Amino acid sequence: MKSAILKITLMVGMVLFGMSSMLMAQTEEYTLDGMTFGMPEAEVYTEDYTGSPVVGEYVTQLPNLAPLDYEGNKHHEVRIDIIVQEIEVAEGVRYQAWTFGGTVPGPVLHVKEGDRITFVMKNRSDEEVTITEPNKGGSPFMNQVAENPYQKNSSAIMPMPHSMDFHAGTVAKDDKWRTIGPGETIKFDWVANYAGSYIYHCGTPSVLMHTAMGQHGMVVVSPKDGYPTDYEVDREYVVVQSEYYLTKGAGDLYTYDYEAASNNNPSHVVFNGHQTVLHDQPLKANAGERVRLHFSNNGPSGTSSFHVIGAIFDRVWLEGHPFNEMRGMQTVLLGASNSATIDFIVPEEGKYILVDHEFVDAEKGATGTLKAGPRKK
Ligand SMILES: [Cu+2]
Repeated sequence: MKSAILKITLMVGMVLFGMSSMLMAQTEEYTLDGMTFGMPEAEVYTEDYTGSPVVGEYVTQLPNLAPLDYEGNKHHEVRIDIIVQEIEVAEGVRYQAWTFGGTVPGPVLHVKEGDRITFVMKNRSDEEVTITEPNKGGSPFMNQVAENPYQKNSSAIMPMPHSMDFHAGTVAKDDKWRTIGPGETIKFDWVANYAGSYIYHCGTPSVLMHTAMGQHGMVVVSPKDGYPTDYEVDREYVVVQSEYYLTKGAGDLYTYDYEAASNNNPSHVVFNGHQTVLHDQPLKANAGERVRLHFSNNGPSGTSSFHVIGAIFDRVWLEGHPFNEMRGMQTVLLGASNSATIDFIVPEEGKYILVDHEFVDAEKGATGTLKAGPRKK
């Protein structure tokens, strides 16, 4: 039964994949309210590329965010290839993940409101790609994963059509977000018109399955005029909540559980892709410091009631937009693909637990630690 459903799901994916190769109508570039719309048509081609699967100066591994060290706007060239990796998501739980760049969630891209991104993505699901070897260049992400491969990656192969849907972009989905087959590369431009933090995910049917298999990540678009408390922020981290729907497979590996995903019953709900990573490697701060979290609930299906035990959120910008400011919040409720930029002051030395206050999710793993040292005067 399960494999029949899986086959149908994959067939629907292939049919839609075939449809996506039809020619698109194109709108010339124009500006409206200071924003840029009308991107050139996406290019799909094959290339002889075996280099770093993640390229870009401002692309990092969770929970890191690359500092934006430039004035004005920038044109970014970013590559995030699709690769299959066997990863650990909890102690003793490994599965073959479909990934952007090799980890679940994928790398964090940081840009500024108004920046243009030329994005390249090769579907390398049919290729063994190792991401944990030292001295791999291309992006801060590659170095950070090589230094700290907390999902204990090993390369794998599972050829499959995939696509990329950046919620931070405003484009025609049937062009830019189109599905490409194994061995194909897609290249397109988008402009980060709106400040905020946005998820990205694979949009190939079953979207539920592709996202749950690991294809999601986050783009942080910093506002061009900043947030009002920028000058007071001492620490800045990115935390992503997501669900896994896994069941024990034939061997040692776990596999996707179609029934559990359909019934909204995740096996694991986690921060930054691993059940214990934010306890094993707590976020760090000191008493009296202002900590900023860019928090995103990537789903694919659940909600998050995000809370930090012992702290009150001084400011919350819903979806990360500086005009959406709330104050004095205990908990932020985020639906699937909602995010918030959250400031809080660390009151005193000690341990602060990050938690999804929907305790069924917390008990499935959606917790983490911020470890605070003494106040530095
Ligand atoms: Cu996919």
